[in-house]
Amino acid sequence: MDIAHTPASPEGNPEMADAASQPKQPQLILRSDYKPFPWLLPDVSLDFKLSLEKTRVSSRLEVQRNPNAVPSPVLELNGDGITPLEVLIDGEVVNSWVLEDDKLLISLSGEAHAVEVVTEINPSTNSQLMGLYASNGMLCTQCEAEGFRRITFFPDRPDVLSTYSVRMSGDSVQFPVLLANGNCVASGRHQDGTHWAEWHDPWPKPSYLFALVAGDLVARKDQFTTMSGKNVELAIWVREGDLERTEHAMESLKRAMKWDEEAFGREYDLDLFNVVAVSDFNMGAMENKGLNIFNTKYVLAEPDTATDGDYDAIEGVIGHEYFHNWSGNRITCRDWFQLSLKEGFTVLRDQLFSQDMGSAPVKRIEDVRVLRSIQFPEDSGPLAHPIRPDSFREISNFYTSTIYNKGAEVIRMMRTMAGEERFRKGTDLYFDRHDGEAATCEDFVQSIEDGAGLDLTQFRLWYSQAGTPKVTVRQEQDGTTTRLHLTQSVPPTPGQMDKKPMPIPLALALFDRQTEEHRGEELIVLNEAEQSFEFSDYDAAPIISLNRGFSSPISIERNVPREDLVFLAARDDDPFARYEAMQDLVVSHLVSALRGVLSDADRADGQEAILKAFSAILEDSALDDLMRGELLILPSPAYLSEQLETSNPQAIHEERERLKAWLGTQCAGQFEALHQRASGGAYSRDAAARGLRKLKAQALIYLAAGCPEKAAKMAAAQYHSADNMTDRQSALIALAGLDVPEREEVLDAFYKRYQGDALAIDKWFSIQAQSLHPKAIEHVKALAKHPDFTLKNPNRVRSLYMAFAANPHAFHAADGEGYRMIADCILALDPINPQTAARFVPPLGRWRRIEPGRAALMRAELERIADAKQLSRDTFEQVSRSLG
Ligand code: 0A1
Ligand code: ZN
Repeated sequence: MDIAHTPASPEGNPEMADAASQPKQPQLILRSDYKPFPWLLPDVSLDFKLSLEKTRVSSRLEVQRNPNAVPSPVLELNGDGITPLEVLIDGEVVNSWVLEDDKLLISLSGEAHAVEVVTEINPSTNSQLMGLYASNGMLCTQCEAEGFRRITFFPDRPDVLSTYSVRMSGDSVQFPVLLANGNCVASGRHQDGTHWAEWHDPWPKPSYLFALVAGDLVARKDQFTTMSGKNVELAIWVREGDLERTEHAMESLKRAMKWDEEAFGREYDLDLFNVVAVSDFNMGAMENKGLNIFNTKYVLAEPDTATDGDYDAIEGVIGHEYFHNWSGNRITCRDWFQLSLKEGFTVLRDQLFSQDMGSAPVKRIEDVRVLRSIQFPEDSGPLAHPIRPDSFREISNFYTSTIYNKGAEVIRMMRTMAGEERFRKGTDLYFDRHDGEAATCEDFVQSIEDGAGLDLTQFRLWYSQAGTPKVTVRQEQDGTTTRLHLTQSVPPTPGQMDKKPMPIPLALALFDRQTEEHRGEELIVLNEAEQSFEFSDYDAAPIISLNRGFSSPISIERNVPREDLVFLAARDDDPFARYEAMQDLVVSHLVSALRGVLSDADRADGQEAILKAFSAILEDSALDDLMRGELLILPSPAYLSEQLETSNPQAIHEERERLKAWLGTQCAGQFEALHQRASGGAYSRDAAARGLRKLKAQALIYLAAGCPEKAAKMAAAQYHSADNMTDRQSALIALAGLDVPEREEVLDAFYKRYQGDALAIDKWFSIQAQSLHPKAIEHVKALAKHPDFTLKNPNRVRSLYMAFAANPHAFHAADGEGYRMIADCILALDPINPQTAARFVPPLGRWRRIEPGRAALMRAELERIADAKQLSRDTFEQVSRSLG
């Protein structure tokens, strides 16, 4: 190919520099189009002259023809908003390049060349927070998925693996700490007050794992000795005042390193492991090789500022990023369609880690709750996609609960079918077979199949079919034989109208009515559209506990008599099944009420059954308090709305609140006693103390609904006497929803106490935005004008608007005001941070499942967004799929 030189000014083409001016119909990228890159880039050297406003990047790429690809005379490098200042081939400045649609095309004649490109970027104006950007005076990077191309021209795809040598220099006062991947191999000072450092990462990696940090940071340092006796230096880097808040993250990191050796045989492979906390970050954290970059939210904790939930989340995310070192970094993804290869597997690994570190049943219940309230709605809406998608326009939109959480469930099912030991053989084989490669989901399944000795032929459908399978159950008693007649169907999803039956592993136990015991848990696999299973020697129809431990990510339709659910809620020995029975009891009651098929007598019966189960839970002395607290949580509004073809979210909210208030009144004495029992002990992070804090929170939730005045007094007292954030937050949540004088007083006290502490103030915003208060919309409007509010910080935007979009009674206000506010937020945020803006589209995209009046209003807002000029690729894709 003959390429003419197109002159490009160093300032760049404004069309390109601005993501807001992406074309209206961005290209659809297909999984089936995958082709290996024609060139190999074994070694990459990068030189950064750092400054907040103008950073000069010189790259040197050693390129060779890829013998396993279709040859090309052109080296095609991705760029985004950058222009080449200079291009050199084998040391000579050349003109044989062209800039075409953000791509730098360089003609190469030989088999191997050294290609050098110089670019200049402005980190301080990078509000997208992708590539190299400034945060609080420091410089940091975010390259996954396609941020590296905003730093320099590169084949920015996960299957091009290179070793990186990085040199950086900058002002030694502004940037006393200079970090990159791997090990620091040299450093020094220049006479002009600047200093420099050189880093080398010996492990070949894709560009999305590149990282660099320069700033005024301090570290908590520690060490870890690996299973083969190697010493690893650990450091968690934060701003000076935050050092005391890093202990929990460091302890979690050491536990994660040990756990991965024991549970998966994985040892760390560098001499150094750095974690850096930044306050401006689009996601939770990032697994860059040897240099993880974290949202401060998932690093910083002390009892005064972090809740028990925050502590758990930090442990989970620290584990998650660390585990990526093997599931993601040593073995990475061939292309972004394989994202679940690293994410689904790593989520499963972090879930199992957290299960082992704390209460396994409680963790399992929490994970299922997330799946049901976020992933199930995704799977039944316009954005549904398989865990291995077939196409996308903007990969950032595919960091979804489906890829992460359903991806983890799919691998968990393989583990359930294989059993722990055989599953481990499968993962050992996977790590062995594909170490150092960019692999596919198919490679993973094949390894599990070979290593664990499973036939996963039909199981592979879980990777290609979207939608939550629905299983119906009919139980029949024929003499002493019990038959379970099961059917399965996978609902149609966009682009996939007809589905095939998939293997659904169901753990079950049959309780004998007489003895109230079962004969052991069994695993059956439903793999046909209709199938019957027989169980013999039951004199009377047993009570069946099904999908124990949530062995499959499905929804189940069956008619279980209320008394049987009450029995299971009180007696099932599988804690998850016990929780499930409680949920089923409440769901069936609320759904009947919402369908309008509940007579007064039925309502009274339903409430009494729930009350009976509730009292059993409140009084069961064998239950630990963490689990007791868990069992008291009512099904989420999102999960409830999943049970209805279309729904009125405000009606769901009201019906749920009505039940809460009824339970609050009926059990007022018990809740008060519980709150009393749980109060007064000294703060500790052990399970017993956390259980008590959880109970206090639940007691306040129910009392606030049933006896608001009493609850307000209790909550205010709890707030003022609290010595930790968990108790302060639960008190504030209860008060924020009430129209009582204590509300303002405690909100003000919280603000004054934490002013200037970004993470705590995020809580202050989100508690108000998610409150049950009838004027929540007005509060959110006022908060958007608060001096502490900014669209530039993703944590702050989410704390106000994500919380608001998850507040059913306010977001779904009948006049459409809530929808308008979210649409306005998307339009204002899109030019600043398109990735974060696009994440606000799904709440509006649910319109097909909402009653017609509100649905029309939601659709109108989506259309208003779609009509906006210069929409980003991110938001465009989400809006057009949602309107679809
Ligand atoms: N791989 C990270 C998630 C992540 C993805 C994209 C990002 O860019 C803004 C940041 C982080 C993880 O799974 O933790
Ligand atoms: Zn991840």
